Amino acid sequence: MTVSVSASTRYAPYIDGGYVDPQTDAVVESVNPTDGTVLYEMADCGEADVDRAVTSARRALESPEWRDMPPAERGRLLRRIADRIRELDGSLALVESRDNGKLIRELRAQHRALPNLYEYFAGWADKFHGDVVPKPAGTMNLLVPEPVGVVAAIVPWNSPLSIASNKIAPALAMGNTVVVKPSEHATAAIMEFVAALEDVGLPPGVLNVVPGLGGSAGAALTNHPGVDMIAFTGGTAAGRMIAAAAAQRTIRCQLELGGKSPNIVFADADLDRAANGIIAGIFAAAGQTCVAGSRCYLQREIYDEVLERVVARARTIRLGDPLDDETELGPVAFEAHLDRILGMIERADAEGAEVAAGGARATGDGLRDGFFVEPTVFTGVRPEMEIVREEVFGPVLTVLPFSDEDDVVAAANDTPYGLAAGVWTRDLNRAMRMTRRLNAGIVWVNTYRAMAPESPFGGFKASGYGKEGGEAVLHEFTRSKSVWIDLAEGPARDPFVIG
Ligand code: TXE
Repeated sequence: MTVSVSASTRYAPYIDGGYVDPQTDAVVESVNPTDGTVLYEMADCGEADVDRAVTSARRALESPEWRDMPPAERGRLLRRIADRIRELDGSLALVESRDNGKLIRELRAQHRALPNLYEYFAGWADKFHGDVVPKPAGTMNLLVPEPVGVVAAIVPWNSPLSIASNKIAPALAMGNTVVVKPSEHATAAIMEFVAALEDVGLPPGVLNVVPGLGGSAGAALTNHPGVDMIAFTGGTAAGRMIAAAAAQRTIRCQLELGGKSPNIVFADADLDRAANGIIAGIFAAAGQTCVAGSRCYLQREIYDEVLERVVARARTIRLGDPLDDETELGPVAFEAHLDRILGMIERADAEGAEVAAGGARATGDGLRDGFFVEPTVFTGVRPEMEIVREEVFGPVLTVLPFSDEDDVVAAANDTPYGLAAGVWTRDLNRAMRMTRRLNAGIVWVNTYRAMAPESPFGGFKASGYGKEGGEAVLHEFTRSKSVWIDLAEGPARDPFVIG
């Protein structure tokens, strides 16, 4: 099973089990970041299309076909989705790589792991149960989990299908219905994915997609009164607006936002592994991951040695076509993002940071028309500089020295964000002290970017709230109803006394 996307493709909204004619003439182009050419177009859905999608999702939510489907059958449906992803045999990885510039070899691995995610949540569909609160005989108090309702899943461009699936799989496993709003910069893989599910048996309206801009499709979905919950992954700025809109209607909101994660190397660490962990932490996916280890702290005794290794490797990273298996660093996802990154590099220069590697747009052979940034390492930075404080979301690392644990804990926690942190040491006690003291939702020790469907994932502070993955996310996508039953017999109770 393969899919193909061309410049003549124009994605329409996917509603009620199929593509429908959009209620708008507005279109958005998606550009290939490797060469700047237009890949395809999509409808820029507005209020009318979003209303149709939410209405369809609500109808499906309340339909006996979905509402009364045995949980085990929902699990079987998710397993069929997993099978379908396997049948697609990596072709969506190709679509995604052309769309956002992420390396095909990383996306192949990511998409190979996707069926496991659906199978993991398929298993939960008939195993996540309620509870019975202990009460004296004659009274029962049941805690019954229910789906939250219609979930708006608003997703970004850096790993579109994986991030959307982190929301779709648990939401469906728990009996919700979903309207996805993909990023305008990388929509194709999600559109092709839902179209490929046409015959897996999902009732119409259970999974819908409205393509378009954040300000049109995104805002219309966020503000639609028929949406019961928003699950969002993206930047902190958009996340705050979405949380404010959710607060206006007192609906549930789950936010997976940006980060400025510290990657800390102590002198006793395995320095080869640590240097690789620093490189992978910031240059994988061209730094466009929420968990990018963008602030590297090196203990003074090994500062020069590790910096030298990191800089030497940064200078030899192979830039090029993300579809080439030899390429190590592809372009960043779109032109405005390139300009934003270059602006941050310029301001770091102006503030007096020293460039140890890179520091400019890459314009070598085959790169000129694409949105490539040289792997960049800044030293001589101060904690108050923008480049140390703000998320770049690009291949830009700042390196800072530290003396001891107290010193580095204070520096590492001195950020509005709290998504992830890396610690490299052979001292187990120190590692455990650091995991307690670092104010981050995920702490990696002697590794970086380890993730799995069964492991909860999510940040603290400005990095958002709510968890994805593991049993934890099932609580996000269900609401617990407390049911009291009085089984007492005999004389009726005094109506003025609560019992
Ligand atoms: O993301 P946005 P952008 C960070 C990263 C990046 C910055 C901005 O620092 O430089 O965010 O990136 C939709 N109502 N991350 O502008 O705007 C939008 O259409 C409703 C971190 O690309 O957050 C898209 O579908 N929806 C990150 C999604 O939100 C709105 C991943 C994300 O877009 C909206 C990406 C609105 N008002 C960027 N405005 C991570 N956590 O991994 C935008 N959207």
